Amino acid sequence: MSILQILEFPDPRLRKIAEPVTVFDAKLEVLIEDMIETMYEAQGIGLAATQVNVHKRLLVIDVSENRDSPLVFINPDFEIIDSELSEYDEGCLSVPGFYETVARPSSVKIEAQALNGENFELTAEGLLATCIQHEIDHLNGKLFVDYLSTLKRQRIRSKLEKDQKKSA
Ligand code: QAP
Ligand code: CO
Repeated sequence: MSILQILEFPDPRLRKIAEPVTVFDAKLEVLIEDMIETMYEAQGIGLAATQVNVHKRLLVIDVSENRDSPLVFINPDFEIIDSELSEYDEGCLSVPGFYETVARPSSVKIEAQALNGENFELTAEGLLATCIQHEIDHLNGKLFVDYLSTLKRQRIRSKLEKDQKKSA
């Protein structure tokens, strides 16, 4: 297994629209294992393929206390079940060090495929509902900072650009 490199805002590759997964093979399995390992190593609760520069529609999430219940969503789609909004302090492995409050529909029904290609459905609320919407946004080239004011986004952008120059 390997730890993958995570792209950081404002990298333009984070803006690409991911393509559907059509081939369910051993290579996909390795990618998913690497994404799960990368998420745990980075202390994240969710990671979309876009963030590791793979522009395919898949993501991994683990919101469990013990960090031992990874969920895999391939070609995910969602429908709003409860449009009442829930607010969470969101962060992102691609926006290290920044957390801001974002409001999203509090409950969603997700339709996705598993690693074996089978369809499944899941109704989510709470942190899981927020996290899935955040990760699906990545597959559409969208980041949580897009929900903030321009001023906040620009501040985050310039701080991260500075950090990236230092470490480059
Ligand atoms: C999305 O984000 C999320 O800045 C997943 O220094 C987060 O796993 C959805 C992380 C919160 C809803 C609520 C961020 C780790 C992890 C950082 C993450 C950091 C280290 C973010
Ligand atoms: Co993110």
